[in-house]
Amino acid sequence: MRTLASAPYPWPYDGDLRPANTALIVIDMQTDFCGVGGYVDKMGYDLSLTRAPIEPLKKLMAAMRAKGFAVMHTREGHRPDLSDLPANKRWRSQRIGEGGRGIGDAGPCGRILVRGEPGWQIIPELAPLPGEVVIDKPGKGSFCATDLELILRTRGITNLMLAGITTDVCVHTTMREANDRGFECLILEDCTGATDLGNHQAALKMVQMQGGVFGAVSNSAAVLEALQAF
Ligand code: C5J
Repeated sequence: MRTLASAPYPWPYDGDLRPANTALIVIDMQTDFCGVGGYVDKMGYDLSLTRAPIEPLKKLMAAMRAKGFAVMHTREGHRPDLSDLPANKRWRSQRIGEGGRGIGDAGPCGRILVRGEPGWQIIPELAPLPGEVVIDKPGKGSFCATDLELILRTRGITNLMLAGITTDVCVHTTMREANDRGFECLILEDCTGATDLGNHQAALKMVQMQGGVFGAVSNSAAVLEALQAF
């Protein structure tokens, strides 16, 4: 049995924690969500909240890689012709922040959440290594309109550690999608962040209801401790 300290139960539920069946998925650590001039900044939210996971994630990613665990990444973004951007998503994004600019419009970091633009890139501190899986997703969840599930099943990965931003939107949506598909999920408190602290805390609390309705909650220290066994 190999588990790590988490709430409301030691994770994973079956004690089968191994590099071959476990991946760290780092969600949307893009300039648009945590960089100056990006989408979240332009909406007027406190960037320190979405930047908080950067340092803990740097350490965790290095340790996971060193022990042979898969590290995967996602990027939220749309095609330059916006053919994969639902009209309601664009309309809502234009309602907040200065100048009525939203997804697809030009901003200080290029066109907001458009693939290939500077703001859409993963921040250099957490850049994927060559060969690591990067999933481009048009939605909040990482399974919708992507090949993530196929890749995980092909590799025999059943346990997912979830990190990145934002806790209450893309991380939570991905966790729920993964949980419904039978993956065993863990969300990492200090390696996630939201545009609102209360929402971050509530999102973590939600996971722990009903015996762990979507999985379990832990932090990077507990994972680093567990990694010593490998
Ligand atoms: C949002 C995300 N919040 N990555 N995206 O629009 O959570």
